[in-house]
Amino acid sequence: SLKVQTHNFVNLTEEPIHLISQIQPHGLVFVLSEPELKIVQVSSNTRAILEVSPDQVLNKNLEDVLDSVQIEPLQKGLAEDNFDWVNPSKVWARTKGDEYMVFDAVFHRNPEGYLILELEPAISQENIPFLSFYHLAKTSISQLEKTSTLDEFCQIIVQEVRKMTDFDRVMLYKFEEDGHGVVIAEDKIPELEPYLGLHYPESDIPKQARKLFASNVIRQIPDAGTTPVSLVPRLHPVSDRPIDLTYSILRSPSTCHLEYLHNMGVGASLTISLIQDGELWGLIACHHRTPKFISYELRKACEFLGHVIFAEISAREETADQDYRLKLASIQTRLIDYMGQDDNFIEGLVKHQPNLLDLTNAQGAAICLSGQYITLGNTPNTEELNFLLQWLSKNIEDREIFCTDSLARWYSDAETFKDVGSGLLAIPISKQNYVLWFRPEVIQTVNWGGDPGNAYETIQEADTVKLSPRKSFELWKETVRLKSLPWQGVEVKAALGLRKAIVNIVLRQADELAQLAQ
Ligand code: BLA
Repeated sequence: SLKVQTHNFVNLTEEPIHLISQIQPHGLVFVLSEPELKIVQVSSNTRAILEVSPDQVLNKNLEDVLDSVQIEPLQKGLAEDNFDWVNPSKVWARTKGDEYMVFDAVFHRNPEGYLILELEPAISQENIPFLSFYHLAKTSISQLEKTSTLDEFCQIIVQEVRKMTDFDRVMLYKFEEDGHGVVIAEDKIPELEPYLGLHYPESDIPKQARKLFASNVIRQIPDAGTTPVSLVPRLHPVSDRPIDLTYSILRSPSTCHLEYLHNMGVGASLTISLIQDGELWGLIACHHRTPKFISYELRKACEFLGHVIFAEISAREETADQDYRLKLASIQTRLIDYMGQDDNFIEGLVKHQPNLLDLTNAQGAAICLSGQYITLGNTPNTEELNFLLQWLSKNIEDREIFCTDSLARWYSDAETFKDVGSGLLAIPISKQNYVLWFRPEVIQTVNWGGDPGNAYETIQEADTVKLSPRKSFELWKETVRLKSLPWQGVEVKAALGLRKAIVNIVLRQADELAQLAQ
C-alpha cells in the first residue's frame, strides 16, 4: 500500500551511509582491537590484493600481516591517538612468494572508539611533490589576493585544484538555505558541457550525507564502476553492530550515488568539504570521465588548499556584509533620532531622508497604528492591508518578526498585490500594530541540472522499494514567480533593531499617559 511505500521511502532517503560495512576494492580495511592490534574485521578483498583469504587474516595480530619492524615505530603515535604523526606511513606487505606491495597506511579512531587501519596503494604520482606544496599554496594565494570579486576568487580556486589534480572537471558547489545547491565556479576540459550556474535539488545530496561530509572532509571514488567489497564478519564482534565508517577513506559510497555518477558520465570523483562555522557551506567537486586515483598526500594538499582558500572566502563574505551592516546601522541611528525629534514619532520615520524604506532596502512600507496607515513607496491598498493585518495577527502569534520572499506561499490572497508585495518583512509592535516592508515580484529563471520535479524515481522490486537518480541532467529551465528578492540577514537585524526602539517609545508614551491620568 501507499503507506508502506512512504515508510520505506523515508528509510531510503535517510540510508545510514556510515554503517554500510562495505569499502571500495582498491584498498584494505582492518578493524583492530587494542592493545594487541588484533584484526577483528577485515575487508574481503584480501585474496585479490594479498593473496590470502580473510580467514587467514582474521584474529591474527597486525604484525603477522605487516611484520613487527613496521609496526613498532607507529605504536607510540597510536597509543597517544596522535594520528597526524603516523598518517600516512609507507608500509609493505607480502603478496605472493617474494613479492611485496607498498601501501599508504592510514589509521583513525572511529566514533565508537575502535581503531581502524586502511591501506591504500602507494602510488607516486606527484607531478607536484608534497614538499613544493607550500610554494604552490603561496602562488595560489597571492594570485587570489589580486582578485576583486568573490566569483573571480572562486574561479581561481577551481583552476588551482584542477592544475594540482588534472581532473576533467572541477566545480565549486554552494549550498543554499533550502538545501539545494548551485555550481558557482567551474574549470574543465573543453569537450565537457558546462555545469556553471546550474542548480541541483536537495535530494541529490541528502541530509545524512551532508552531515557526514561535515566530519569527513575529503572523499574519493577512484573508480565508480567497481563493485564494493564487504567487511567480514559483517558485524563487529564486540558491539555486534555494523562498524561506524564515518571517518574512513575507503568506505564505499551509497549505490544510489554510484548510479548518479554513472548517469552523469563520471568515472571517478574527488570531493572536498568547505565548512563554515561547523556547517557544510559547499563542496569542491572534481570529476573525471575515466578512473583516476589521487594519492593520500595530494588529497591532503587539496584539503589544505581548500581550507586556506575557504578561510579567505569567509573573510570576504564577512567584510561585504560588514560594510552593508554599518550602513544600515547608521540609517537606524538617524531614524531613531528623527523619531525623538518629531512630535508624532511615526512622522520621523517617513518625512526625512533616509526613511523607513532605506532601512531594509524595500520598495514599500506601511506603519499600522491603531487602525491608521501611514505608507511610503509602493504598497498594497488599504483594503488589502486590512486583510493582510488580520491574517498576520492570527498567524504570526508571539513572533518578533515575520519575513518571507514569497508571501503568496503562506497567504494566497497576496497574489493579487504581487507587483508590490511578493516579499514581506513584518514586525509587530503590539497587538494590531505593525511596521511592514514590501518588495515586488521579481520573475527569475532558475536553470536546473535535470528536472527537479523528477529528481529521482522510486522503483518497486518485489517487496522492496529503491530510489534511483534521474537519468537526464539536461538543462531544465524553471520560471519562478510570486517571489521577491530575498531579505538579507543584516536587513532583518536592522528591522529588529528599529522594533526595539519603537517599542521603547510606545512604552514610554503609555507610561506618560498613565501618569497624566493619575
Ligand atoms: C553524494 N551527491 C553526493 C555527492 C555529491 C552529489 C557531490 C558527494 C560525493 C562524494 O562525497 O564523493 C551530487 N554531484 C552532485 C551534484 C553535482 C555533482 C549535485 O557533481 C552537480 C554537478 N543522490 C540522488 C538520490 C539519492 C542520492 C536520488 O540523486 C538517494 C536518496 C544519494 N548522494 C546520495 C548519497 C550520497 C550522495 C546517499 C552520499 C554518498 C556516500 O558517500 O555514501
